[in-house]
Parts: sequence; C-alpha cells; structure tokens
Amino acid sequence: MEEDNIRMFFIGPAGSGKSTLVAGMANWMERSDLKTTTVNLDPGAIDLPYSPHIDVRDWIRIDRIMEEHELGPNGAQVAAADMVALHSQEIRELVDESRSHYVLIDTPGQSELFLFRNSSRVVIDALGLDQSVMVYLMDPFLSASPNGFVAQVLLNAIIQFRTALPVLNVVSKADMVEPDVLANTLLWSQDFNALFGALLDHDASVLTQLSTDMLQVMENMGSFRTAVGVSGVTQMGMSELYQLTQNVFSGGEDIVKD
Ligand SMILES: Nc1nc2c(ncn2[C@@H]2O[C@H](COP(=O)(O)OP(=O)(O)O)[C@@H](O)[C@H]2O)c(=O)[nH]1
Ligand SMILES: [Mg+2]
Repeated sequence: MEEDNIRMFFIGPAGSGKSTLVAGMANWMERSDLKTTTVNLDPGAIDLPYSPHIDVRDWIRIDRIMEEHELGPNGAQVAAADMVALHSQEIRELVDESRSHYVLIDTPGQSELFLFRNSSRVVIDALGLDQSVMVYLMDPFLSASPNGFVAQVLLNAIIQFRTALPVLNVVSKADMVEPDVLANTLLWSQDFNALFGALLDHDASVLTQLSTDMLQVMENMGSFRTAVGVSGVTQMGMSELYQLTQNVFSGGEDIVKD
C-alpha cells in the first residue's frame, strides 16, 4: 500500500462552490478519522468557510499586488496566479510535513486562471502527479439541460487535457435542485444513450455530425465518468465522493486509512 497521501484539487467556475465543498469534505473526512490538510491556492479569497492549514495568502495578497504593481483587480488576479508557482516548493514541504491522508486543494475562484496559466502546471507537478485527482464542480442548474450538461462535459475534457489527471465530476450545490432533476443529470453521466436521446429530444439543432462525434470522443476519454451530487452545505454525497476517489487509485479499497 502507498504511504503517500491523496491530493484532491477542487476546480470549477467562480461561485461553483469549491471552497464550501472543501470545507464540507474536510469536515466529513475528519469525522471519519481521515487526517486531512486543506490548502487554499486562491490569493483573492476573502471569507473562507474553513481555516486552511496552508494558505497562499500568507505570501500573496491581491490588494498589495494591485497597489505595488498598479494593476486593476483582473490584472492582479493573473499576476497573483503566476506568483503562486514561486511558492510551489514551500507548499509541497508543508504538505509533506502535515503527514495527512488527504490533501484538499481549493483552487482560485476563476477556473481559467488555474486551467490556462502555466503556473498551475508548476504547482500540480510540485505536489506530485501520482495520487492526484481533479474534482470538477458542475453547476446543478446548467447540468439540468442536455446542452448545458454536454458543455460541462467538454470542460471536463479540457481539464483532463490540460492537467493529465483523472477528473471526477460532481454536481455541486445538489441540495438546491429537485431530486428528480438531479437524478436525471446523474443518469446522463452514466448512460451515453440517455444523454444522446435527451439531446435529440431537446436540442436536435446542435446535434450535428460533429457534436455526435465529439460526444463519442468524450465518452472514450472517460469524461462521462459517473458523477455524484454533492453539497458542501448539507454534506450530501461526501461518502460517495470519497468512494469515487478511492476507486480511481485502488479499485475501491481504502488506500490510506490506517
Ligand atoms: N445551498 C448551497 N449553497 C452553496 C453550496 N456550496 C456553495 N454554496 C454557496 O455558493 C456561494 C459560492 O460558494 P463558494 O464555495 O465560495 O464558491 P467558489 O467560488 O467556487 O469557492 C456561497 O454563497 C456559498 O454559500 C452548496 O452545496 N449548497
Ligand atoms: Mg473559493
């Protein structure tokens, strides 16, 4: 059995619930006797719903960058995202010292900063690729339409492509949608034909040969990997997300629980 911890990067659009999910998952893991370290990689975070063990804001402050480099808020976010890379070794050392089973990594509010700046590659590489997984937060309302669901599946593929890590889909804020709407979204994540049928029913116009072929590629890439509905607020879906993570690395056995 590996001694190494498992790293879970939480990624998704601004406001998708990453920080809240890190808080909920950390809380659930601690209660399950899994030693957990939380890492905040968002220099722009204001009020976090958890107290991060490791926090980039100790080194990088958006307000200071705006002042010192005479940048607006957007420019400062980009500069800050790049500066995180300069601290990747320190972050790695602190993670190693924590000797945790699980490392939950909260990524910057704007997911494009994490996905499309090379600095994130440096951070991911520093933390290690072997036992890392991306947890991709899908919006529950966008996921309720076949077209919106497919758009997010495409983003999943981009995350896989950019990070070369396994990506787990979660439908975030699942407490906010009706159970039958959620069940339908989760069905699409498991059943290619159900999704295909729904696209035909609702959005035949977008069903060109291209989108059909594209969906097939997404399925081959595993972008349809079974999703779970989660809520950082009610802690719904935490054990399922834990199990999905276990499955990625071990085919279902607990890896690091003593
Ligand atoms: N009802 C509900 N609200 C949530 C959930 N997760 C996040 N929120 C709310 O959505 C907003 C954005 O959440 P946050 O975790 O900061 O998103 P982030 O930008 O992705 O880190 C906050 O007002 C949260 O309280 C959830 O699971 N359920
Ligand atoms: Mg956040």
